[in-house]
Amino acid sequence: MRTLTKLTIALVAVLGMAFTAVGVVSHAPAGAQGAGKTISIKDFQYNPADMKVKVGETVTVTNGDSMPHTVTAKDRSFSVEAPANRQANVTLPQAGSHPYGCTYHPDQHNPASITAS
Ligand SMILES: [Cu+2]
Repeated sequence: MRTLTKLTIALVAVLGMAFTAVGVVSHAPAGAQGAGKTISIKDFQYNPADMKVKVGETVTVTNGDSMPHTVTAKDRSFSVEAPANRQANVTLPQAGSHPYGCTYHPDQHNPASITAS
Protein backbone atom coordinates (compact mmCIF):
# COMPACT_ATOMS: atom_id res chain seq x y z
CA MET A 1 0.00 0.00 0.00
CA ARG A 2 2.81 2.40 0.83
CA THR A 3 4.49 1.59 -2.47
CA LEU A 4 1.27 2.22 -4.38
CA THR A 5 0.85 5.57 -2.65
CA LYS A 6 4.41 6.60 -3.54
CA LEU A 7 3.85 5.56 -7.15
CA THR A 8 0.64 7.57 -7.30
CA ILE A 9 2.36 10.66 -5.92
CA ALA A 10 5.22 10.27 -8.42
CA LEU A 11 2.78 9.87 -11.31
CA VAL A 12 0.83 12.98 -10.31
CA ALA A 13 4.10 14.94 -10.06
CA VAL A 14 5.26 13.82 -13.51
CA LEU A 15 1.89 14.63 -15.09
CA GLY A 16 1.89 18.01 -13.42
CA MET A 17 5.31 18.84 -14.84
CA ALA A 18 4.24 17.65 -18.29
CA PHE A 19 1.21 19.95 -18.31
CA THR A 20 3.31 22.84 -17.07
CA ALA A 21 5.87 22.28 -19.82
CA VAL A 22 3.16 22.17 -22.51
CA GLY A 23 1.67 25.41 -21.21
CA VAL A 24 5.00 27.20 -21.32
CA VAL A 25 5.77 26.05 -24.85
CA SER A 26 2.35 26.74 -26.32
CA HIS A 27 1.49 30.08 -24.82
CA ALA A 28 3.76 32.97 -24.01
CA PRO A 29 2.62 35.40 -21.32
CA ALA A 30 0.41 38.21 -22.56
CA GLY A 31 2.51 41.25 -23.31
CA ALA A 32 5.41 39.34 -24.86
CA GLN A 33 6.23 40.96 -28.16
CA GLY A 34 5.56 39.18 -31.43
CA ALA A 35 7.03 40.34 -34.71
CA GLY A 36 3.82 40.27 -36.72
CA LYS A 37 0.26 41.48 -36.48
CA THR A 38 -1.68 41.24 -33.25
CA ILE A 39 -5.34 40.96 -32.34
CA SER A 40 -5.94 42.09 -28.78
CA ILE A 41 -8.97 40.85 -26.86
CA LYS A 42 -10.10 42.87 -23.86
CA ASP A 43 -13.59 42.97 -22.34
CA PHE A 44 -14.74 40.66 -25.18
CA GLN A 45 -13.70 43.19 -27.84
CA TYR A 46 -11.51 42.12 -30.74
CA ASN A 47 -9.16 44.94 -31.64
CA PRO A 48 -8.68 45.73 -34.45
CA ALA A 49 -12.01 44.36 -35.61
CA ASP A 50 -10.81 44.17 -39.21
CA MET A 51 -7.34 43.14 -40.30
CA LYS A 52 -5.58 42.49 -43.61
CA VAL A 53 -2.82 39.88 -43.79
CA LYS A 54 -0.99 37.78 -46.34
CA VAL A 55 -1.90 34.11 -46.78
CA GLY A 56 0.40 32.12 -44.52
CA GLU A 57 1.04 35.05 -42.23
CA THR A 58 0.95 34.39 -38.51
CA VAL A 59 -1.26 36.54 -36.31
CA THR A 60 -0.70 36.79 -32.57
CA VAL A 61 -3.85 36.78 -30.45
CA THR A 62 -3.38 38.44 -27.06
CA ASN A 63 -6.07 37.81 -24.49
CA GLY A 64 -6.24 40.39 -21.71
CA ASP A 65 -9.37 38.91 -20.14
CA SER A 66 -9.55 36.56 -17.17
CA MET A 67 -11.26 33.86 -19.26
CA PRO A 68 -10.26 32.02 -22.42
CA HIS A 69 -11.41 33.20 -25.84
CA THR A 70 -10.99 31.86 -29.33
CA VAL A 71 -10.44 33.40 -32.74
CA THR A 72 -12.37 30.95 -34.90
CA ALA A 73 -13.23 31.57 -38.54
CA LYS A 74 -16.92 31.15 -39.38
CA ASP A 75 -15.71 29.11 -42.37
CA ARG A 76 -13.50 27.05 -39.99
CA SER A 77 -10.37 27.79 -42.02
CA PHE A 78 -8.53 28.71 -38.83
CA SER A 79 -9.06 28.60 -35.08
CA VAL A 80 -6.97 29.28 -32.02
CA GLU A 81 -7.65 29.47 -28.31
CA ALA A 82 -6.00 32.18 -26.26
CA PRO A 83 -6.13 31.22 -22.56
CA ALA A 84 -6.86 33.84 -19.92
CA ASN A 85 -4.15 36.49 -19.85
CA ARG A 86 -2.12 34.62 -22.44
CA GLN A 87 -1.39 34.81 -26.12
CA ALA A 88 -1.38 32.32 -28.96
CA ASN A 89 -0.55 32.34 -32.65
CA VAL A 90 -2.71 31.46 -35.63
CA THR A 91 -1.76 31.22 -39.30
CA LEU A 92 -4.10 32.23 -42.11
CA PRO A 93 -4.18 29.36 -44.63
CA GLN A 94 -6.72 30.67 -47.16
CA ALA A 95 -7.21 33.83 -49.18
CA GLY A 96 -10.45 35.69 -48.73
CA SER A 97 -12.45 37.55 -46.14
CA HIS A 98 -12.91 35.48 -43.00
CA PRO A 99 -15.38 36.71 -40.39
CA TYR A 100 -14.51 35.11 -37.07
CA GLY A 101 -15.82 34.80 -33.55
CA CYS A 102 -15.36 33.06 -30.22
CA THR A 103 -16.64 29.52 -29.79
CA TYR A 104 -17.09 30.06 -26.03
CA HIS A 105 -19.05 33.30 -26.31
CA PRO A 106 -20.65 33.33 -29.78
CA ASP A 107 -22.96 36.26 -29.03
CA GLN A 108 -20.81 38.39 -26.75
CA HIS A 109 -17.92 39.58 -28.94
CA ASN A 110 -17.89 42.40 -31.46
CA PRO A 111 -18.09 41.37 -35.13
CA ALA A 112 -14.58 40.93 -36.55
CA SER A 113 -12.87 39.59 -39.62
CA ILE A 114 -9.48 38.97 -41.19
CA THR A 115 -8.92 39.38 -44.90
CA ALA A 116 -6.05 37.34 -46.32
CA SER A 117 -4.59 37.92 -49.79
CU1 LIG B 1 -14.90 34.65 -25.93
